[in-house]
Amino acid sequence: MKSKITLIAIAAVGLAATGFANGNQGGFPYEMPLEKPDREMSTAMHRIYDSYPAAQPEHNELFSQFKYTELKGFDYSNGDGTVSRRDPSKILYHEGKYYVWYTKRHTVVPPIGMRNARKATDKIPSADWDLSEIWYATSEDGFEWEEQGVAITRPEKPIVGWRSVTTTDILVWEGKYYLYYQGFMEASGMRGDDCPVAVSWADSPDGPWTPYNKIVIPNGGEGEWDQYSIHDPYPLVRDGKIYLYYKSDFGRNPHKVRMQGLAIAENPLGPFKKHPLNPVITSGHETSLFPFKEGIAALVYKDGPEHNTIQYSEDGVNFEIASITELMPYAAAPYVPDAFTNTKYGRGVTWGLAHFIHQGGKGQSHSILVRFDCDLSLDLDDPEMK
Ligand code: AAL
Repeated sequence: MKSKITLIAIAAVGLAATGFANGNQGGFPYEMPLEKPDREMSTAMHRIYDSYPAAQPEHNELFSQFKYTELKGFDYSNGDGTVSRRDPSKILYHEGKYYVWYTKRHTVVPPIGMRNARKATDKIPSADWDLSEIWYATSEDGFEWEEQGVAITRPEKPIVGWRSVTTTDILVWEGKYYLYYQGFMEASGMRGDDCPVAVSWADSPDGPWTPYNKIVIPNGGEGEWDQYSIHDPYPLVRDGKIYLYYKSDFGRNPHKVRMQGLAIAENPLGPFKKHPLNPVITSGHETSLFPFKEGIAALVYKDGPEHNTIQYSEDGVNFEIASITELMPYAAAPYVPDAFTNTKYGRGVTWGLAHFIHQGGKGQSHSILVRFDCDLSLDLDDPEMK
């Protein structure tokens, strides 16, 4: 029995790999080569034609599997849960070096768990990302990294982020650098994982960073889908504007569904206008997108009915499933060479950083950064993509 199930799983992944899972509505840029046959068919075969129109497999540029490599330069040896590095930003290339920003926690004890949040103190973290700061590292080759130090520290209470600053992402806009991040004002787990988004800016990726000290993307109003949290801010430049994607937890435990929204601004400090069609992606966890051809592609993993898919949208708002895949990177932070160039024809991505979550023997968890490689680019042989 077990071997049959395994075979079915392998067959399903194989089907996705051949492009059968390629969405083809709403302007998806591939042709449908196969006509729906005029005969009785199983429900599954109807679905192939009605929900996932078949595409020419060799042209499904939005299918990839993912390979992982350990990084050099980060200490992986601290398995007691007191040190954690997670939720990396997109990779930025600047004057011969790659930059990454990430959540770093170094606490005297490992997290006690979100369920025990009431016992958290200003020394005892509830979650892996509680009591954290934003650090950064640089690399010449993307494999060997040098941790440079802290970029964003926690401000004084009651300023946004006083409890923890985490899960950052970078924007380059008119010669300045902006880090957006989650600003916690209570230990995660008190009610949920509630927080809004804050921002700091600098004239150089090496800082110093000036905090804006205000909420720049607020939680939604009562009853709105993003009422409780704005997570994983992820800015791109499109149509001369800042398209900032984010995750929220639609609903409350145990009926929470992770979805992705979009907020657009013409100034990095706001105002950000949430898109009227939000949420624009109904699955996924950490938000990872990149310009691809005329549109935007998204890595949608882990949560929701459309997890483990790569999706495509011509307008950055209306997404279709382009492929189904497996072993996707957690908190993918790709190197996106045209993230901020206002491109009209995105080049895709070939590598980035991600995190692995490690559960220690006594339940203590911490995370480590790793590298992933994939084939989601139109210019795989272009040295600039590497
Ligand atoms: C993640 C992200 C956000 C959450 C927590 C830390 O990986 O989705 O950042 O708040 O987990």
